[in-house]
Amino acid sequence: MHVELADEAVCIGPPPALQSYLKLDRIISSAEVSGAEAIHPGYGFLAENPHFAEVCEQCGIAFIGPSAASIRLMGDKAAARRTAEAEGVPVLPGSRHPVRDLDDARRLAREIGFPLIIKASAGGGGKGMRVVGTPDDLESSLATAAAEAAAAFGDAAVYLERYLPDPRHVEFQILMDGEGNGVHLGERDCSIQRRHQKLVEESPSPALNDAKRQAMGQAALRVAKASGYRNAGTVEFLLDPQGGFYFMEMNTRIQVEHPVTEMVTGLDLVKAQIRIAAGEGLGISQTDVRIAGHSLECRINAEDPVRFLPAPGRVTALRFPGGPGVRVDSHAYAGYTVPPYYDSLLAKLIVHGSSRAEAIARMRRALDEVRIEGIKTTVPVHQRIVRDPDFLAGRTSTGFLLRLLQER
Ligand code: MV4
Repeated sequence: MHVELADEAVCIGPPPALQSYLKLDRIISSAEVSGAEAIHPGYGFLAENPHFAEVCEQCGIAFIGPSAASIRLMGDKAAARRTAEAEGVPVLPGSRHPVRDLDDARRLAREIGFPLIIKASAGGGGKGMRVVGTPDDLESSLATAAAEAAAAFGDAAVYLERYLPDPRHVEFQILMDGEGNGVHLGERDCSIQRRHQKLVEESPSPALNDAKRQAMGQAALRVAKASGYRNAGTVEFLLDPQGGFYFMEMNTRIQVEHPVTEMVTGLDLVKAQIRIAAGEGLGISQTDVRIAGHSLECRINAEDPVRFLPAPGRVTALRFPGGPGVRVDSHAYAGYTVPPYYDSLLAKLIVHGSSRAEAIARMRRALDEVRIEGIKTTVPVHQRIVRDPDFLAGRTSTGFLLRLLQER
């Protein structure tokens, strides 16, 4: 589909990513032969690779995203935490530097208290994390977390944080021009996830009021400004049931769920990214940003909906819904074969309504109109979520989906 839609296409190699997308010289060559002035890295393979951003810079090609230095800084989760803390942005009690040894860990743990969580400095997205309930488990958990971090990231450094059980995940979209000017575009509530894979995202979050939104949005901008950020980014927070918020990490890319922000702000985020990369500035200030109505996104994955395992194969029949307030972002069509080489995301079904209730009603109707045959998808899970009483009441948290799946 992407080749059919493109004005011009260049083959970068065979399907496996290691032989194509991850071969930086092939990406650069394709820009050179086509005369491209800029590269948009998408939200996958190349989006948070500081080396790729550097190579683009050195080749005189604009990388549509932040500087290599910003990607590197925020990629170090312990350094990102220190940046937030230095700006007066709330963080959970934790260690300011990577754990030196077991004695260091024991001392830190006494200050932080239990339960605590061990996180990989080079981590993110849940890899290399261990929750520790009691002092007795600290030694073995430290060893496994460090080993996991070394294997996954080539860096064994870990740090400690007080563990917040069953939090909400609320993230703020920001845009920065690289000269210190920035806006936040409100938040996305991404609490409905399974094993760090998001299923449903929404904006605004049912958990925030205007005052909290303003406080968190300003906190997000302080973190971005302190790191000299440019282009689109997302600052992630954990929210506790009392309404306390804590900086978690910053994503230095456009994210899969950016359409819900586009729906409630009326902005085209990728257009904004390209404008910023071209040095044209933001074109808007915070007072121009208006959050209108409510938006939901269901990620439709080519997966077995019971075990959540990728289910590649041929789509034999396909129908997507339309109508007022319904948007589908997808590369799929009848006859399309889902390859086994990439992420299993098949379509994003996005709705907008004047209220949360209207958005949910539209999502129910739209999900019921989706027809995808030949492969398994996550549509049945979404059909359950949008009818769940806790979801309808806005009572979601990171433990929500597990609770839902354990029913019946
Ligand atoms: C936490 C946490 C509770 N307390 N940190 C998961 C991904 C990684 N970026 C950080 N994560 C968490 N960090 C403290 N101090 C709970 C999680 C977490 C989580 C966060 C967001 C969305 C889903 C999650 C699922 C499990 C754990």
